[in-house]
Amino acid sequence: MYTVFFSPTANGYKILLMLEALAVNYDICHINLARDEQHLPAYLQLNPHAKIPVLLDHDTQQVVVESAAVLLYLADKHARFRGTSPEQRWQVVQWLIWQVSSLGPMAGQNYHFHHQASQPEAYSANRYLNQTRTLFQVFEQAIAGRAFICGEFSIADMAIYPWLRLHKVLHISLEALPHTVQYLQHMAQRDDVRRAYDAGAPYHERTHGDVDKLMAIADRRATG
Ligand SMILES: N[C@@H](CCC(=O)N[C@@H](CS)C(=O)NCC(=O)O)C(=O)O
Repeated sequence: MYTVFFSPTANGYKILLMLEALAVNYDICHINLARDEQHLPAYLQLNPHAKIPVLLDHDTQQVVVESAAVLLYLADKHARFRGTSPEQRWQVVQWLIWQVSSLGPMAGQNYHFHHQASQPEAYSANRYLNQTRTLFQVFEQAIAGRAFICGEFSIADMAIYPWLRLHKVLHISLEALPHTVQYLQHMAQRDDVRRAYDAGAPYHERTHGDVDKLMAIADRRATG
């Protein structure tokens, strides 16, 4: 049994994609970022960096922070979605690192400077838009002729897909990226992907997170 500390963002959905693909028991503890609940002391004990997602494995009491680490933890524990051949495994690690070190940060800053910055800053907005565009082009070349980024469905797809599907808010046109369009359609049709986005949907409307649940988990951990 797992608890995922979740908010309905690209990084949050990565973990729902994995939990649904594994078809394991889990529940969600919603951390409402709009209410700054990631800075509650009980949450900082889980992740001092005040970011979602975090995974708690109730079988082992292991807490895992950082979305790629959570994906690797689950892939390792269940021996699934991490590539089958040694070559494929390294491809999975490579694309996972590409997502968390390049696509996520560049797309995140792109979003920030287009939608959240308190003052418009054309230089930053353009720089991160161009960086994001380049990364979409890199993906387009790599996905041509493949159903999944490493040949078979893996945690690399689970890390990349939630960011690609935000192309509209990232101001990325898919007109010259036909393989990416096909990939997005193909991924969206998977049952596990649908279940993950259905599981996260109610949290887009919520005005409060699951603070009582967070406190109860923190108390249980403090008292052993
Ligand atoms: N490198 C981290 C990034 C996590 C991250 O940036 N999470 C965002 C939501 S997508 C967050 O919690 N933001 C809250 C804040 O910055 O206060 C990961 O991959 O898990």
